[in-house]
Amino acid sequence: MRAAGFRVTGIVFAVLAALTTAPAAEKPNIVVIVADDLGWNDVGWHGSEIPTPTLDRLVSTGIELDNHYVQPVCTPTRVALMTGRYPSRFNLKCTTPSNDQAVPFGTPILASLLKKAGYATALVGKWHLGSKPEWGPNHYGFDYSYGSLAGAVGMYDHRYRLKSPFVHTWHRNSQLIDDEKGHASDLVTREAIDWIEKQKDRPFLLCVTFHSVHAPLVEEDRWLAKVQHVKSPDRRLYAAAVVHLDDCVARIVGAIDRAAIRERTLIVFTSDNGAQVDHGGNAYPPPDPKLRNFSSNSPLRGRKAQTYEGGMRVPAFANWTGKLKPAKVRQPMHAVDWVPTLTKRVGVEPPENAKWDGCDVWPFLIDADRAPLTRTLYWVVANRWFARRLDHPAGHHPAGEPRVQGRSGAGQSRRRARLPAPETGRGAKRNLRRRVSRQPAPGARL
Ligand SMILES: [Ca+2]
Repeated sequence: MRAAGFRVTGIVFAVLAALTTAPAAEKPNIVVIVADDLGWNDVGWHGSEIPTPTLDRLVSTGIELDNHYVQPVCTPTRVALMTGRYPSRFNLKCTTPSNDQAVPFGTPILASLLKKAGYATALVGKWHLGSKPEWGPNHYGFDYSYGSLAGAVGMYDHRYRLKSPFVHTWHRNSQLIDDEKGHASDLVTREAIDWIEKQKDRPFLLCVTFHSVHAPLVEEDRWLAKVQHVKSPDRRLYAAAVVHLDDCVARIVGAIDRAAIRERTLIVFTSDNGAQVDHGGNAYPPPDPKLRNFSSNSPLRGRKAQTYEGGMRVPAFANWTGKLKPAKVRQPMHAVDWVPTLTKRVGVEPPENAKWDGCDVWPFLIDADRAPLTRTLYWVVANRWFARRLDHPAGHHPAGEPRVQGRSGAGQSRRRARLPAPETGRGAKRNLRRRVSRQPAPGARL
């Protein structure tokens, strides 16, 4: 009897020990912050004249990701970030900005995968993986969502492109709403903070996908006052948006600090593509002014929608107080790496037939000097533009690698994306090789 009592007591202690020694740090809160169209040369830590003190501080106390690649436009990067797969694995529309449903229902994405590990999940901001409410974030594993289903919006009217059937796009939990007042960046920040404050008992995934600093831009005098040293009026307006964005991140980090969960919270920050540089205007509800040279990827070549470095290599960092020691990681990595990296951190096994293109880059975050990976990164944009890295010929995926399936809808997608006319034939491949060969190699120290 006594022996049995000891056994029961022992089991109880073992269970309690397991519960108490399963540290919360093994399942950190994960906050993924995505800026829209933020250029390489538009953040303080890259030497910009635009001050970003909050982002700079998070970089200096965290991991600077010096070779963090994305896709050169919005939807493809979000597909990669959410699924861990190259957008061309799915279909053509995933390789351009898309209002159509980007990935099939049931596709495992970061949110649904982390839910399996007990995470509460939210996305506040821009979705752009399907602009109908029935394709919204709640149908892919997010417990809560708020913001725009479609892409960029007017900062105060929260409406998508003029002449689009998706012009009314602001929503909460996939229900369209039309009574919100305020700047999109402030509304998204408010929702992020409210959500953080409500989380008490479970680890959480919070994706904060800002509309800023995508045009059209409208900023209050208080932000413009901080960038009066920027001479060009167009760039000054953009700089004010960047400063505003930086302040929004400060407020979100402040909420994490107030909740006393900073040491249990991993923050990942990236832009979704490089700077647009020029904006034609009049595409969104007014005011949508034409902007010239308003954003910059210098010294990287190229811009948004191009497969030059400036379109695809973006400001990025990771920060986890007390866990990640400050470092600069030069290992080339891609948005597809975050799903394998984050799910492994929290103990979620890859689903069957996951076909993840990314890999776990956590070892580089804890040891920036480890031997580099040998790997090839791919970009397919609008079914015609290919870029290659390392060891495969331009324009050809090796057997078994992702490829575009079909060409239907290409014209419509190109118009939406405002991509240049596609290049075809031998000349196109020659031009592409020339372009690729002019780019700095991945890992180039600038
Ligand atoms: Ca973008």
